Amino acid sequence: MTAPTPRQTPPADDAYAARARRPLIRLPHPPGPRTGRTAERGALRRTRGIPMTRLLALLWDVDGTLAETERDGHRVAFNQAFESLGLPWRWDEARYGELLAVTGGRERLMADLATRADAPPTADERDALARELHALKNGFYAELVRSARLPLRAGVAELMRECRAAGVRLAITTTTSRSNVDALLRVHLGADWRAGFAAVVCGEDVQRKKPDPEVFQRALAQLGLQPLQALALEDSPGGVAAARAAEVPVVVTRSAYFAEASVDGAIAIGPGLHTRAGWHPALRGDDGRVGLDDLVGWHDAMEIVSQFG
Ligand code: XBP
Ligand code: MG
Repeated sequence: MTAPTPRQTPPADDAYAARARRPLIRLPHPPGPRTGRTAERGALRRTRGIPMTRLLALLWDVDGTLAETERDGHRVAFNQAFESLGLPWRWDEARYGELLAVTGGRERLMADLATRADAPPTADERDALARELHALKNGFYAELVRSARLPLRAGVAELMRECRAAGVRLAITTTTSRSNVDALLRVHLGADWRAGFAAVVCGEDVQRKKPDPEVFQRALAQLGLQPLQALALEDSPGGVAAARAAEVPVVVTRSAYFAEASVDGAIAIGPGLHTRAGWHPALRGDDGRVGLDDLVGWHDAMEIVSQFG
């Protein structure tokens, strides 16, 4: 009998190999006895003969991921809404960055009004004002989007086309209002954009917005998929937290507001789909954009990576 081969370890200075040895994403437990991680993955893959971990759908966040809508879109439109009601309030870039900790535009308004001495005194009055401002804001936002000053982020349209050609379904999983998604995608993908998406779940469709997992759970139910058959694309820590709480693997494309934000639990983190440089895990080759093959590679590996490399 031959002695067992010792486990091979990569050289200590091989940062990529070291990352690759980190624990796998925690998988939901299949029924029956558990005999270790490998057995779990095998059992999952074999459940009812369905390839439980094959990538079948991309779940797209909107604000910050499809386009840089926050700083130059929603923030500007909120300020136009304040002005249109004769209110002296304005959100500069720094203040809006702080307010992004609150997801949902109306909720963001309520959070800000609660801090203002010159806001209406009662909660009911503040709620009514927030609703009015939010409706006005969404109108101004649609105008901004129509003026084509908010392009899709580079690489987004290309990846969508690649997915459609490969039979990987697309879905929208966002906290923003349906009207805002429609305004943005109508301009960039055409009036029949909805036909290209197997599911569209927006702010109005959930009881609890991100970081709650509800938006992802609803999308998965509509798609008839298990979490590990999907991959979420997100830009914010709240979006990542929501996807992870739904057990959906998530790839982070950094946006302007969350360029430095601490991100925990993604399977890949990088500057955007437009470049192969600067990603963790690293991509082969510096030329060209991030493609479906890259996402499939990360999804197959399902390693949790750290933003710190
Ligand atoms: C980001 C948000 C949104 C927008 C504003 O959502 O928090 O609330 O800032 O949208 P996501 P509404 O990145 O998940 O798309 O004003 O329509 O709520
Ligand atoms: Mg976002």
